[in-house]
Amino acid sequence: MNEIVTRIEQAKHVVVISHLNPDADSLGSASALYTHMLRLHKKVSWFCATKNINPKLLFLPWSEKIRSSFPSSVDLAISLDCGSRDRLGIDFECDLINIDHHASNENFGKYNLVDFKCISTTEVLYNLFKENTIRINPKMATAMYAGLLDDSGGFLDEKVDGTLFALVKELIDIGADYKLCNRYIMKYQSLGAFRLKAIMHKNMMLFCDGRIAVFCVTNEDMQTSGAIGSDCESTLEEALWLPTVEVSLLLKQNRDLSIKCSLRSSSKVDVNAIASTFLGGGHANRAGFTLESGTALESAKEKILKLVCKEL
Ligand SMILES: [Mn+2]
Repeated sequence: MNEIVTRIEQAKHVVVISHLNPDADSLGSASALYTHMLRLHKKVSWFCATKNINPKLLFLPWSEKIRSSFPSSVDLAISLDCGSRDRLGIDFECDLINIDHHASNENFGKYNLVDFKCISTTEVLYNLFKENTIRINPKMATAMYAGLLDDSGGFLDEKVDGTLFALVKELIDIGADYKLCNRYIMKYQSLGAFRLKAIMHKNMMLFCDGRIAVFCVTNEDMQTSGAIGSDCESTLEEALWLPTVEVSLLLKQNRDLSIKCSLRSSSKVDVNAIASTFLGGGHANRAGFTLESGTALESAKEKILKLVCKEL
């Protein structure tokens, strides 16, 4: 048996950790593992430092158990889909198992299960379960499907192949509620998200002969629309479907006036490389980083644009 599975079996109180501003993959993998811990009759907690989790993800099994205060008396933590330690949003002493699929992962755990060939962390988890003959039940299958669906961009990512569809078939055969996942992850939107979309569409700028789309979202835009941070992402990604656009860039002002920058690429431009020059990370086709408060949106935009233009 795998040493990670052995370590889990020895633990008395496990905390599963989803990253800051969690997505369907980080929550889905934590959800599946949470179900597994309950089956093992372990004491288990689910921690996420972000308080306002995107409501469209709260259909995932056990999501009502998520807490933003770190539990005391845990003897094992498991982080899911966190590329670096600061994505956890918390410091603690106990042993950490790091389960992830980001190429930029810093192997910050005592145990590290990082496979960047996997399209989602739920796929990494699926392989762990399979290799250790751990049965996947319908609740786990739904949560794992959710991660695959979201991280593959609705199965449109170029890494998607027949093997992935075979895995999807297996999860659906087990009882994954794919209709529920499709409705919430792909279609659901809040009124705030709907209104923000209109603002972003109107303010989009194109550069380098239309090959780069840029969105600047101010604090005021967020407040007038009533949207939350992750609501910016769908429009950021949609811009890649414009005929000429290869890279899409978002600069979003946070409440503390720091700037969250997100990059998406549909071409050979490796946005992870660009993000890492700003101490961020992610994947070759989707990455991000944060600029400290005090940086003006306009100067940040110019600086990043210069780097992206060079890569085209
Ligand atoms: Mn992921």
